[in-house]
Amino acid sequence: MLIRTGRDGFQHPLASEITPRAVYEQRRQMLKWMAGGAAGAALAGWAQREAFAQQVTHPGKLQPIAAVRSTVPGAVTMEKPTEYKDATSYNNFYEFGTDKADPAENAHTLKTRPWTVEVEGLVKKPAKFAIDDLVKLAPQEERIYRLRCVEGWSMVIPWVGYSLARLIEKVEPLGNAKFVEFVSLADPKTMPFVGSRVLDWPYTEGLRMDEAMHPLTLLGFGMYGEVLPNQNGAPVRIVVPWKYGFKSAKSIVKIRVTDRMPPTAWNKAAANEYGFYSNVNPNVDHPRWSQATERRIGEGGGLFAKRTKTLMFNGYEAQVGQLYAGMDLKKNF
Ligand SMILES: Nc1nc2c(c(=O)[nH]1)N[C@H]1C(S)=C(S)[C@@H](COP(=O)(O)O)O[C@H]1N2
Ligand SMILES: [Mo]
Repeated sequence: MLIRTGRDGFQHPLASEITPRAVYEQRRQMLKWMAGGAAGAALAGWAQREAFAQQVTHPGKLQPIAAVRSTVPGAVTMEKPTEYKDATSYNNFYEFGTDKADPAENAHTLKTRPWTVEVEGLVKKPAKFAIDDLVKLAPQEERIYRLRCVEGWSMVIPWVGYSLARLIEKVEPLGNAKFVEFVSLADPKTMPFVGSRVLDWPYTEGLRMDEAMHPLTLLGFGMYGEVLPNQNGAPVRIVVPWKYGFKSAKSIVKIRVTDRMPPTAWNKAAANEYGFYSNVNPNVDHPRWSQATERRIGEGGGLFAKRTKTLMFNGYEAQVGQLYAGMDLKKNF
């Protein structure tokens, strides 16, 4: 079991690694701390966070990946995480098929070792990282993010990864760097649908430089305390929690720093439906789907689907709203 000391001086056992003994130790620590007179608002926040994090169970299916709880503002939502079985059986990963059940069924063919990620373009130090070196580039953190698909469903996933900024800083972007492009693997031998014409392969996505450097933008290697299942984008993916799910490219092999807004797979397929920004916005509807409400996966579907209000920037407005100050979000959808 891994125990590290958090910023607040507490021993933070990871959600995924909590044993009855760890829970006991943690309570004892908390009582000691309260006796010391340090309780109050901070305690309420801490206890609430821990209580929610403890709902995350280690599925025990894949290799565990050690992580510390993230201290990035907004990185741990208080909402109950989606069940692992739901988060791994209802997926969009068109390289493996267009049905929600296809990725779970077909992605076992994906070979995640050896794997390299090339970082190139407008950088001083372009580099090619072997996946096992990339994993170790910065401390792995657990972050519980909401992920909202433009189709109207959402999940809450405890990711494991670190801020993409840590990698970008390493390669030293040049002064004229303005955007970052992500390229997913497109291997017809292991991905049965890259021969299809639904999208122009490889799947590509992109962010403005300030979005890519925002601490909430995650380079993800795991979820639920384990390495990523193939259908969720193993061995490494992007997770941008305030944007629609399709911005979070899976199984990436290349990161390119550029001076131009990069073309993106969904924008090329239907520019009137998928803009470059694609910030979650309940006030701007997609031509075919209202964005006002959403259905949480695993909480019943069909006629009895409970729908909740979609939040501006998916609930991350306090953290990212400033990035879009003065921008017309209807035009820049
Ligand atoms: N390479 C690639 N990345 C992708 C997709 C895809 O089809 N191919 N689908 C996107 C969409 S539409 C969503 S909603 C999320 C889903 O991520 P999840 O399956 O981990 O929930 O992945 C995104 N990343
Ligand atoms: Mo999506």
